[in-house]
Amino acid sequence: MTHLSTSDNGADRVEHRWATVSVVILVLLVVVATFAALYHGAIPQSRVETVDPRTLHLGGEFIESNLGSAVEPDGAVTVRAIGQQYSFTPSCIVVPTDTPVTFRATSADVVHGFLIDGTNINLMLVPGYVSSLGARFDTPGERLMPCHEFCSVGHEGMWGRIKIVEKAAFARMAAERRRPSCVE
Ligand SMILES: [Cu+2]
Repeated sequence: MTHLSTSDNGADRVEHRWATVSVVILVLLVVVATFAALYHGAIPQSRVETVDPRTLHLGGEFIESNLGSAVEPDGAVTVRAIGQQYSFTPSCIVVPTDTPVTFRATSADVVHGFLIDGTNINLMLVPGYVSSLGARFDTPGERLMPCHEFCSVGHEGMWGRIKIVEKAAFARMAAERRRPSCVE
């Protein structure tokens, strides 16, 4: 039977190895974060945009008539949405394929989650702040958009849908109405 203590050479070696591994991991994380920040401009929580959650419905960017998918002059699409206990407005979002899409969303009450199933789109909606994320969809289809931050008793019933349609079909919808929608 062998007894191990920190003075053992074997244990020392193992500890050194672990220390090296953790330093390597740290360096790797710093490199990845630096690359993401400089190359993708993805700097978490640096572009803080605030909005008054009490007056969302009265005016400004998140007034109801401005929610949903908006086509920008350059052809890109901006989707604006609000989370509130216990639904998303709009409850169904329609976006085109092969188009830069920017999601801009906030909460009218408590913290909610904004997640599109099967994608890496995942935001926290915090009252008082605008959450924003750029995305691009390659294939048409329909995906679920569940709230993934527990927001009280009705949380499990809080979800929306997103419908990804061909670029041409979206252009036809946008020609018909200012805010293309799939809300039934
Ligand atoms: Cu919620």
